[in-house]
Amino acid sequence: MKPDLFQAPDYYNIDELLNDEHRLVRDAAREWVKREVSPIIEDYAQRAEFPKQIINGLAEIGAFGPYIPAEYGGAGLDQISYGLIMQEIERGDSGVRSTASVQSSLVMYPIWKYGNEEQRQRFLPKLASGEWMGSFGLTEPDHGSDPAGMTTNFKDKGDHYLLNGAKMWISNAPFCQVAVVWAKNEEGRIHGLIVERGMEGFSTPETHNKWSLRASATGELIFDNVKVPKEHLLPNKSGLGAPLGCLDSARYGIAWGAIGAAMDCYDTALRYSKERMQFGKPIGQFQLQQKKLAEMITEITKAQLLAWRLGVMRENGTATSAQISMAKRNNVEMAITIAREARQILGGMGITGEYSIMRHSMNLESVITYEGTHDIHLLITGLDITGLNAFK
Ligand code: TGC
Ligand code: FAD
Repeated sequence: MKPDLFQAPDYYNIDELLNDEHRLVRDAAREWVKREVSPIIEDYAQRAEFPKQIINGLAEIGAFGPYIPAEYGGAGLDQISYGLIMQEIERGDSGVRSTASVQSSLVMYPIWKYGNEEQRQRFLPKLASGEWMGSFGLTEPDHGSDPAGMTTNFKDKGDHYLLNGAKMWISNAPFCQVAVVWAKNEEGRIHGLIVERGMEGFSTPETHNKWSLRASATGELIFDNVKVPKEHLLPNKSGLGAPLGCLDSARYGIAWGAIGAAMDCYDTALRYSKERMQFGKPIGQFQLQQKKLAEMITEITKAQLLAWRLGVMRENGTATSAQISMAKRNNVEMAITIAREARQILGGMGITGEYSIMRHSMNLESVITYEGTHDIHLLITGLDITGLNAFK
């Protein structure tokens, strides 16, 4: 892969909206990605392997629990800093951002928000340091967009719960130490349970043959009469709203992350357009290529403003789930469109692993599907503005 020459675009001086801490956190993450991710990521993606050696570095830049309080090992940062870290990591690779998103928003967040003090003390510091990695099991083979239909269930056996069922498409599953699993009790109410590797009957087979998110490990979570200690139930929230609340945090992170992938594609295409000569001119001098580049920077700028404003609302507690859906949907579509256009600017070179664009493009096919598909987020906006529910 070519050396990482990334220069972040900032067409509307969005830096001026950030405070010193935001810029410090963002720049540290940016440097780390240049040093530790860019040189190796293409190779790991080609081999379909997650680079486990970057786990410590991810912990050090605050990517595991950016907004979890320091008393539990988190970085204690605000929502804008969290978003900027996700932007920088996804600038490197969406699969690496996935690992951080799952660990922070889908594993640490529910333990922090829905767990008791003992659970927080036991699990959060080890997850923040990366000593333990986590996964989040909501999706099932027959229940993806409609998680309310899940069949994974647990029965009260007096001194423990007995868990049965299967989860599919689970990021980090193949190497996770703990899994936050959503399952129904005997009354059909959804609860979160913390399942640990080593519990008898719990297995995590890897999903192979992916063309997307190849540097992220995806797998199943299978529960065959797993005895889960009663103290592993998250006591403070139940019902579908509990896992969906975690998704709000992860979707917000994706709204920022997608900007990173888009910036990397734009920056690569801009540089290439000034260097590549055809018909005796740099291709960037042709109006058709300028149109593509001008539209890209316009869309990136709009997405940055959307994410920044959403971050302010998240921080003061006023962002709604529907507003988060709009930003996730818009920014991921923006990024996937830019990846496709940028690839064309590079001509044949665009399909090779010499450049990051094709990898981003393939990765974004997962990002536009997970955490709620593009269609589902549109219907969430539709419901919010009309009051009419397309899901019922
Ligand atoms: P509905 O009846 O609307 O809601 C059930 C209860 O949940 C509440 N609620 C929310 N709470 C918090 N945050 C949200 N975003 C919420 N949305 C809804 C709601 O108020 C209600 O509460 P209550 O107290 O009245 O019971 O539910 P529904 O069954 O009609 O479904 C709605 C729908 C389709 C929007 C929802 O199910 C959905 O979002 N589906 C998409 C599923 C999804 O996003 N799965 C993601 C799996 S995890 C993943 O992909 C990780 S990838 C990670 C990575 O690698 O980065
Ligand atoms: P389906 O729900 O079957 O949808 C198929 C199509 O039908 C989609 O286009 C969808 O938009 C459309 N559709 C569905 N319902 C409607 C409707 N009401 N109206 C209109 N159109 C509709 N899940 C986890 O729990 N944890 C993870 O860590 C995780 N990681 C993932 C990693 C990867 C790489 C991938 C690809 C997925 C991951 N997922 C994870 C699962 C992901 O959240 C689901 O794939 C996603 O929610 C969609 O579910 P599905 O694949 O079953 O598609």
